[in-house]
Amino acid sequence: VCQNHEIKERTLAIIKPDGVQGYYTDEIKEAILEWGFEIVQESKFQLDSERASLFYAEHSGKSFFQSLISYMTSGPALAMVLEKPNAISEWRALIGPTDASKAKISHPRSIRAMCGMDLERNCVHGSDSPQSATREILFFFGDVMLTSGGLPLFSLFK
Ligand code: RTP
Ligand code: MG
Repeated sequence: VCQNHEIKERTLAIIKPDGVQGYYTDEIKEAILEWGFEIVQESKFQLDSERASLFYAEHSGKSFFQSLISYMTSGPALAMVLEKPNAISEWRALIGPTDASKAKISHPRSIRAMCGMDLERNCVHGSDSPQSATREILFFFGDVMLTSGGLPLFSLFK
């Protein structure tokens, strides 16, 4: 019987257009592997505004929404499915706070401190809950990526 800390989990990571364009992909992947994640799947893509709006639907109506959509559609990005125990919270911890300019002070070793600029251009994305991870992995990779060896990687009741 597995103990809870040994149960693997998956999360969705994105290297956003500023990260790809700034040639940070290799450095970010090195940090991912060094932190003990497995990169289960990856895909480079360019969002159009319709798909970007769907991905960030929770922010529609906010003051920064249009700016966020033009940022996220400004060039190619890299989506990855990351796996390890507690992947969702571990990846959020590794990327650091949303505002990269603050991350440089409070979390200088975080990925957003390394590669980001400010509150918007923060170079990476990470799912914020099991529900988000499920939705976001489905969004980019389909339901084949939601299971490992026939076992579901998420519980909605976690
Ligand atoms: P993400 O979803 O991209 O992983 O980032 P997050 O959870 O840390 O931040 P969230 O609140 O979900 O916001 C999504 C993305 O919108 C941009 N943003 N701009 N100008 C602003 O006030 C503002 N606030 C957020 C950032 O690119 C943020 O990652
Ligand atoms: Mg978010």
